Amino acid sequence: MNKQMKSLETNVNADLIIKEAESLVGRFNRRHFLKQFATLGGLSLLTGCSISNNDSVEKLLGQVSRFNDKAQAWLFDPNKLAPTYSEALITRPFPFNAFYSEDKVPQVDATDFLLEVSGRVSNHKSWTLAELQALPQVEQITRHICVEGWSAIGRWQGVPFSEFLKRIGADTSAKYVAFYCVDGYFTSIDMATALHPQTQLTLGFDGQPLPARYGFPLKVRIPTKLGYKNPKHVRAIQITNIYPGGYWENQGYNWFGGS
Ligand SMILES: Nc1nc2c(c(=O)[nH]1)N[C@H]1C(S)=C(S)[C@@H](COP(=O)(O)O)O[C@H]1N2
Ligand SMILES: [Mo]
Repeated sequence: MNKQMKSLETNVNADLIIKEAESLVGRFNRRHFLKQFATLGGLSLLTGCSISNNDSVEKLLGQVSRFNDKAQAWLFDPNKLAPTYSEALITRPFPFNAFYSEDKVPQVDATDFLLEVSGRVSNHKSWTLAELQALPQVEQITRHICVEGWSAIGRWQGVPFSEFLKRIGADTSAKYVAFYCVDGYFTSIDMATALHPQTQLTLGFDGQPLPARYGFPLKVRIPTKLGYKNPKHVRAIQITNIYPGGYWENQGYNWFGGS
């Protein structure tokens, strides 16, 4: 067999492995796989080595799969509460993640910030940060789980989202709540999750105003959902019956992304 044919066969193997791995651990980790296999695929093309015999591939898949098993146990039924933790278990420093690096974090000016509200609501008024801060606030210490294979426990302060839905006169029989962010990110959740007692319009992190990297001026914290369904730097909220999708969801991630 010549070298070209051999690398062709390697590609077929790689494709098969990706398919097998995906059905093994679900589409949850597509982003992770694509990242890893882009490198491994390139490597096998250059070396002509079959990656199906590669120990590190097996190890990686095993690790991601085990992580997902754990994640499934942490995320659950929207009618039940997500686990809460003691202060001693808070992860410090708390990890940063976004579709860009930390030096690109948007710097939002608090003075002219307005949170827009649209769709199936009776009160379409926009909210200043001061108005949001004047609403009753609660705190949670919960676990944030990212599909890229990490989780961390954090402490967030904010307005129960169900309380905010009342203030805007939301039609709670509508199907979806969509979130649009300053950095172009967006995601959406079902109404049951929006009404969940732990879903929070978050203004504070660890007793301080929400730092820029964690979503200033506000994020929506949803401990029953995966990290990508926890939008940071939210600038607009829409109540709608039309499926809004999301930044990662539109690229093949599970829309439900949790419990
Ligand atoms: N606006 C915005 N929100 C976002 C993201 C993003 O890129 N932009 N990434 C999501 C993902 S994948 C994760 S894991 C968390 C990370 O939040 P953290 O930086 O507070 O850990 O933010 C989520 N919300
Ligand atoms: Mo994530």
